[in-house]
Amino acid sequence: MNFKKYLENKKNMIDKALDKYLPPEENPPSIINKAMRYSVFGGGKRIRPILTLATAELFGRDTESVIKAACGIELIHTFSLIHDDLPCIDNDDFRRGKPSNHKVFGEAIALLTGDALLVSGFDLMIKNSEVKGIKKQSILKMMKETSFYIGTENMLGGQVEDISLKNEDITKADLINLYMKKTAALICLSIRAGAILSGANQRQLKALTKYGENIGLAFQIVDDMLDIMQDQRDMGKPNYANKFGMKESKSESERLVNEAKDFLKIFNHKAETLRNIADYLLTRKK
Ligand code: GRG
Repeated sequence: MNFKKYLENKKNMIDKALDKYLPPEENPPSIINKAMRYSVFGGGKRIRPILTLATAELFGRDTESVIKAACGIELIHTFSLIHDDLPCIDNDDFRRGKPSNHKVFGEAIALLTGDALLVSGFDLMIKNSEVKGIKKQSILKMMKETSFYIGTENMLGGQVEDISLKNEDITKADLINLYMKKTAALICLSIRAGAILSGANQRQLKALTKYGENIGLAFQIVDDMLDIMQDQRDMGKPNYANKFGMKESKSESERLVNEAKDFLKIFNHKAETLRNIADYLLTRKK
């Protein structure tokens, strides 16, 4: 199967599963169920759950056996986007070319929708324990890591820095640190969740984490470049491409992706999909 087809297949599988796991719109509280579905089915690439599935495949696991964890992470990602767009944070009227959640449902409902997605994400990840062959101990480890990677030391902390620091004052080291937390952390979690549920050993987890950190950083630098190319840059906000230029951003993201692929050497040909995902992140257009 070619890689484009692979991405398409996995995206369809995730979309179908999310549709099954999310409550129908007519269930009470209908407005929240509607608002959750509006953002979850708003055109996301599903890169994080695809990483979870691809990592499980690397260990020879059936992707169905980790789909709940993968979808749970996508719900957490969607929560973070809704809150990120709120007037009190980034104040973005659009997300993926469509009105953002609060523009359609109002701020209070958007806030609660984010909360609902965060709780539902945790719930779905825990429910992966119902799958035959999944060890309860691995669910416990994955959930502990989920709190860590999205908490104050990582995603939440990165977001705090994102709204507090000014692009003109920030150093390269501080910007990389911010991106590691704001963006790379959830990407690392997506990969580690697939690995943990598949019984990866410490050496394998370490290599996959380094891979995740590198592609996570590259992902955010490419995102910054896309923001500039599509004229969507938020003035004054930390942005690597704005600070260091497009040429340096391109070479740095390529360097990070090459290094990411080096970390996969211990998996030989079995990591081909993860290598393809790393390359895809450099060429994506949205
Ligand atoms: C974790 C409790 C807690 C709070 C979250 C709001 C917030 C704090 C964090 C936001 C972090 C954030 C928005 C990071 C940006 C990461 C990023 C580049 C998102 C875009 O990802 P894509 O391109 O999105 O994968 P799609 O549209 O494909 O789903």
